[in-house]
Amino acid sequence: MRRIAVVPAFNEQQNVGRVIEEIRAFDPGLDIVVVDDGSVDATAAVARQHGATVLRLPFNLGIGGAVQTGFRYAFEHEYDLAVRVDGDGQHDPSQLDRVIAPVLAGEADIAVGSRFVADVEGYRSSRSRRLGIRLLAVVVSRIVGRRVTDTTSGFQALNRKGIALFARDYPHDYPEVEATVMVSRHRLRAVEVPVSMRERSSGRSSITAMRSIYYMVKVLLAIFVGLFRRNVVPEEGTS
Ligand SMILES: Nc1nc2c(ncn2[C@@H]2O[C@H](COP(=O)(O)OP(=O)(O)O)[C@@H](O)[C@H]2O)c(=O)[nH]1
Ligand SMILES: [Mg+2]
Repeated sequence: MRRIAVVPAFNEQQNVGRVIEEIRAFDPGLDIVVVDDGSVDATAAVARQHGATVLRLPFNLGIGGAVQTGFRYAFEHEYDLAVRVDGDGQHDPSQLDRVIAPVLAGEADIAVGSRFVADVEGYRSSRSRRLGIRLLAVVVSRIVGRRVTDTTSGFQALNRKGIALFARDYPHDYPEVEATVMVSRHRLRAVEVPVSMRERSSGRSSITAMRSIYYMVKVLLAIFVGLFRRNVVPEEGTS
């Protein structure tokens, strides 16, 4: 089975090397592609030194664009299983087995690591953001008809079907929330599994308190508008 880790990274020269080593320690057979999202630091060079394949975007596309690029690579290179691990070190690769398990067992097309599904220790995000995550969780759970607790988690594993979907279409800005709705509308089977996350060891998230409010309104709007989309499933051969 061909398997790959997709690592989006924007100015993560301090973190990306360790992330790569940790992924390798988890599973040496996992190929690693780092998507350098137009970084202005040495992210690409560091990733290459650590033996990862590096895709360098010519300019900054944002998380959604970086992630979609990685899945596109995984699709085109015919991988059967892909995991996403963020380049900032917040996702702990030693917990990848939990995220991969439901997909390997054929129980889900996509499994997402959640900080809130069980009472796990570890980093649970800032207060304002937690509030946003909760509110979005209520809305998203209603729409998709199953309980979703961690609407902004990017720690996930996908089978070929999931890879194909994310390669074709992936939302922007605060993409994980909309992606959850998208997955459901395409009738892919999704589950959450409990994980703990770590705090960023350096650099900072793009999402500050003010921005999380802004994003929340924007994402809610995007979700509601998305509900009226007729052509949910992109046709074969269109892009
Ligand atoms: N902030 C930010 N992160 C990006 C971008 N492109 C790719 N990334 C990577 O996407 C991952 C998630 O970003 P982050 O800001 O940590 O989001 P958060 O963990 O949800 O707060 C990190 O590994 C980033 O390096 C971008 O344009 N902005
Ligand atoms: Mg992060």
